[in-house]
Amino acid sequence: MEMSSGTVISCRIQGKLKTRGERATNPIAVGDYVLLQKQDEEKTGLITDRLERRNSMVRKSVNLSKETHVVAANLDRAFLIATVAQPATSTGFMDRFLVTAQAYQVPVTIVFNKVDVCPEGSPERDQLEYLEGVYHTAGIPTLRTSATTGEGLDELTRELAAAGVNLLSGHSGVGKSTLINALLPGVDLRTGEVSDAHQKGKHTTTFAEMFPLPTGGFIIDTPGIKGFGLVHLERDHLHHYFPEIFDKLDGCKFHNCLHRNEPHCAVKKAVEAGEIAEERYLNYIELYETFESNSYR
Ligand SMILES: Nc1nc2c(ncn2[C@@H]2O[C@H](COP(=O)(O)OP(=O)(O)OP(=O)(O)O)[C@@H](O)[C@H]2O)c(=O)[nH]1
Ligand SMILES: [Mg+2]
Ligand SMILES: [Zn+2]
Repeated sequence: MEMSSGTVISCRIQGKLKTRGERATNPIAVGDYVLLQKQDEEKTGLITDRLERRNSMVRKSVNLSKETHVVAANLDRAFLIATVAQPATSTGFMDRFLVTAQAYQVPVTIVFNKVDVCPEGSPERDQLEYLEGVYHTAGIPTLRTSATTGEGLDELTRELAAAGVNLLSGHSGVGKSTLINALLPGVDLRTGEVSDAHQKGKHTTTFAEMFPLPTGGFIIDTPGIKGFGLVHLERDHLHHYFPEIFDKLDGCKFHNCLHRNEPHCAVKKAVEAGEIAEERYLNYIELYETFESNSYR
């Protein structure tokens, strides 16, 4: 726990906080403000209360479990780190992250890292440009970076300086810790190879950690996540969290249109006209249809 004075001490969490309210696997998350009692001549502390959160990113911890995992709290911006290859990030995963961020009012920038493995003319480059098109049509800002070559790191630094508390999240192996090492000389986080056989990361980072930025503000490294299960959301409100879909609702014949099989649906017309990316629309339909059984991944 970092104190307002800047010193860091290790803390225990008072038992009553663990049982309060919802069943989160972590009652205190990175980014929380807490009250604590100092103990052992101020060498350790006991966390006695958590202040109300301004916002948070919450996901279902594992499939079909009722438990939630608070990824981080009190965020000014989330950077969703995605990669086209080694490993590949699916738009299904990205859209679940984006739906949660939209519902909890956390602005997101997508960072496509490892662009060095997407050379001009390669299928990876085509996929990168395709994904950029999908998310630009949805109004979501994107960046390209390579922690290896340094491409895009100046721009990322500027974006990080513009917000206060910045979260880095994404699958294991996409390069979150490597990016932080490249941005912050002096920080030396452990990083891990992506396995050749499965093209998956090895979950090298095991706990979330916040670092001060030289430009002011903070950056949070988090463990890679496999799935982003939705929690506390209502199925019939899902379309509110796809901003470009929600924008069209006024044009639908039925004010409660869910844009599935209803006649005179402005959303379906916009998909046909290319104003809404089909990929996003299909992910919305898939999320809707698998909502009960599968609010995970
Ligand atoms: N080619 C290439 N490799 C990269 C880049 N960024 C990171 N890597 C490599 O990707 C692997 C995984 O990087 P990490 O930083 O450990 O990934 P992470 O997202 O922190 O993974 P977890 O901690 O497991 O969630 C390492 O072998 C890095 O060297 C990049 O821009 N280009
Ligand atoms: Mg890591
Ligand atoms: Zn509609």
